[in-house]
Amino acid sequence: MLLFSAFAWLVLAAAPASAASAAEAEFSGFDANGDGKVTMSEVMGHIRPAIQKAFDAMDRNHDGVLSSDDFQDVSEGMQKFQQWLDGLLEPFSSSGDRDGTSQEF
Ligand SMILES: [Ca+2]
Ligand SMILES: [Ca+2]
Repeated sequence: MLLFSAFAWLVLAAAPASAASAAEAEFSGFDANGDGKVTMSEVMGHIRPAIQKAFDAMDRNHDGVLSSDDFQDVSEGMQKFQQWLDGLLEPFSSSGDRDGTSQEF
């Protein structure tokens, strides 16, 4: 029982320190030069990889710019999905005209 109490005390005592450590670790991730301050440049440097990854995912033809061409295949994919969904829902058409569309739901 004494061991359990000691363990519980250690967990409770460590909890705030863990949160502080997590915040400190997050801060130090932004503080690239370790001077204890975070500049806009350091913030941008920290988030740039994630922004670049999102941009690259959107730049589907990999020409370095975003244009309507990048979204063309997404648009075509959505149209095919809509046709598939309309076909799937046709037996449940509420208008009874056998011309059911997903818009009726
Ligand atoms: Ca800094
Ligand atoms: Ca592109």
